[in-house]
Amino acid sequence: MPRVTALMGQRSCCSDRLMTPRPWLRTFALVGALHAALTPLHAARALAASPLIERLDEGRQQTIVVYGTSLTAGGAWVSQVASVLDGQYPGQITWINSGQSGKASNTGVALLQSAVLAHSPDAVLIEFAMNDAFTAYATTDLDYGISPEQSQANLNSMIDSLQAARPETQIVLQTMNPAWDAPNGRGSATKRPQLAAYYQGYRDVAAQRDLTLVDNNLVWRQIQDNTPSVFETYVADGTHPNAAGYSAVTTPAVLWQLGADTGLTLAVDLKTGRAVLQNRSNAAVDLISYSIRSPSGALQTSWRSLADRGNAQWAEANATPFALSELNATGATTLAPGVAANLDVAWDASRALDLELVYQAADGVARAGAVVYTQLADDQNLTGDFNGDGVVSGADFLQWQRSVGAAATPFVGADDNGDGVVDERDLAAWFAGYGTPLAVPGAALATVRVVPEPAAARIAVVLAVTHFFARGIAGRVCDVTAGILAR
Ligand SMILES: [Ca+2]
Ligand SMILES: [Ca+2]
Ligand SMILES: [Ca+2]
Repeated sequence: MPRVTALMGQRSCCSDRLMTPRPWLRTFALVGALHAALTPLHAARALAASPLIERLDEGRQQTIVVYGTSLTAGGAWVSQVASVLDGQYPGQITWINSGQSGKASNTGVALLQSAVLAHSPDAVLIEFAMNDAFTAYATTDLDYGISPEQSQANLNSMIDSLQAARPETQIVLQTMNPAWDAPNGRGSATKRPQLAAYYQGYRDVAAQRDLTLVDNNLVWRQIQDNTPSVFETYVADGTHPNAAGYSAVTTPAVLWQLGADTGLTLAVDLKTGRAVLQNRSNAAVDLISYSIRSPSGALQTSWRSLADRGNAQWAEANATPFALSELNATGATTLAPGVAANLDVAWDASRALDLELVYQAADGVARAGAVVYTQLADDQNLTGDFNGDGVVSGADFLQWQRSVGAAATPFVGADDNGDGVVDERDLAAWFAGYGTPLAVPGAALATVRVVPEPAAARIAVVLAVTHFFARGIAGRVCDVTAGILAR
């Protein structure tokens, strides 16, 4: 939460200004001024589809060229991704596999016209880093001696040519798996001593040119670190993942980054183990249960369930490291398209990447959901970030205040717990997300919870929060208010 940290750093500069007589009144005025100054905000939680998916949704024909090494030419991820997208858009996609086994990006540049541009692609997926890093080409080979710098230059050259010829083409860059010296792998890792640097080049180019990046390498490396035997089974020859490996890593990652329909999807952060349950389809999901499973027992039973946050319809089953389950006992909770429920830390990021998602929609049929390991942005789906701007601040309290007592789309705006109404239970999420001062307003929250009537509750909460601000914690909203406050 870098931005929150930055705001905390400013706390001492302006908290003095709030330590004036009658801080309640002053804070009331402050809240009112903010209320008037802010335009209505909406949670920006739905992820946009990529241009490719948008065009497919419009019913247009699309040609997809996959370009790279043997990891593309013989990679099962290509047929796996094609199977999903062809199922959703039958007859709309022409697939061209222009993978070049044993070749690197000098060849990629040389063959770009015939292997890629000649097909008039609408989307191109590129990976050459694995062989750019290969140091054992014959000196006479076109691909001999490609440095990390040359690898980036070649990648940029291919992108330049693609963008010049077809500005609408979506370009997707991929990092792939690490190599290792498998028993019969002919020293794949030893012959690629700088492979990580070549993958970093792909990340850098994607960032510089604002291109979609599928960073498979992060996932592969974590599998290699956490469960070496699993990695070595997936990549048995030291270089080429098998179909099971691609199914676990690359296929979900490509679909996720494209913004394809993967139905109800559990996105898990590789670093923190935070999990987000998101409806990645174009239809609402009426959820009546979900179960996250880990055959190896890598789950965190302290995950933040819907029941934990005061959604009275939901009840946890007995949580274990092997299964986290919840059931809506009295109805369904609707997840609109794109809407996500933040489950906080549900997985031990040092353990196996073996999570499975099973859920029931309103028809009661158990379905498998998708699981993707990724880097969730630190500011994405934060607890208490009701307006979706990536910071938990006083503005979120105001968002809550504006909508308290009102019906809400579950998990959108200030409805943290997805029960379809904004009330004091959701405010608790704001306090939780706001950080350290939970001990201070504890009594205030308790006061709020015993007030049954909505209007009274609203007033009591405002008073409680105002008091909370006045205790000197309001420093973190000072930057918001600085332009409004008269001295
Ligand atoms: Ca719990
Ligand atoms: Ca916010
Ligand atoms: Ca709620």
